[in-house]
Amino acid sequence: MTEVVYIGLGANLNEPEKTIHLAIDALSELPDCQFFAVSKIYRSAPMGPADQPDYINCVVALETSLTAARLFDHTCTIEQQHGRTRDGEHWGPRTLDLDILLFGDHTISNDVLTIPHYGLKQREFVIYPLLDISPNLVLPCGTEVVELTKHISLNGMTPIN
Ligand code: PH2
Ligand code: MG
Ligand code: MG
Repeated sequence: MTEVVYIGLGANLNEPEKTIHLAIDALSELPDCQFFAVSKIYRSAPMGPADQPDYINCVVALETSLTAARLFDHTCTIEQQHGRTRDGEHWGPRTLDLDILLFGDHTISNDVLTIPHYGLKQREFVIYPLLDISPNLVLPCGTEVVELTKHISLNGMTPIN
């Protein structure tokens, strides 16, 4: 039994572009995961406090036989390997953020995980990269991701590659 998983990557401290490339490499080497796509890589304006650098964002897709909880452990480890701390302000700057956006068609809600990711439908830096990979993607609730672009503008976000 495998699931298709989408992971959002974001970074805006130190050398964010380099970090994003290293994180893509790390995700591509995870055990029990078949990496199959990466979106364009974007520069986006910060959502949240404005006095922080622009973000580098992208989305990765993989197929996995891991549980969501095990995959989450791996993503936390990769974040920590890139100096992630969890003492910063809400929506404040970070060296690396890996968010499990979608885990197959599953809806998961517990102390550590909320999937689909709670901000997915509002964030240009999630929606547009998802569509790079899967233009026909449909959320577990039945919403077509392409429909969301009617309400969410690019907000100045531009591909850097
Ligand atoms: N992540 C945040 C807060 N704000 N802004 C952009 N542009 N991209 C992000 O990935 C991002 C953010 C918290 O996870
Ligand atoms: Mg995040
Ligand atoms: Mg996160």
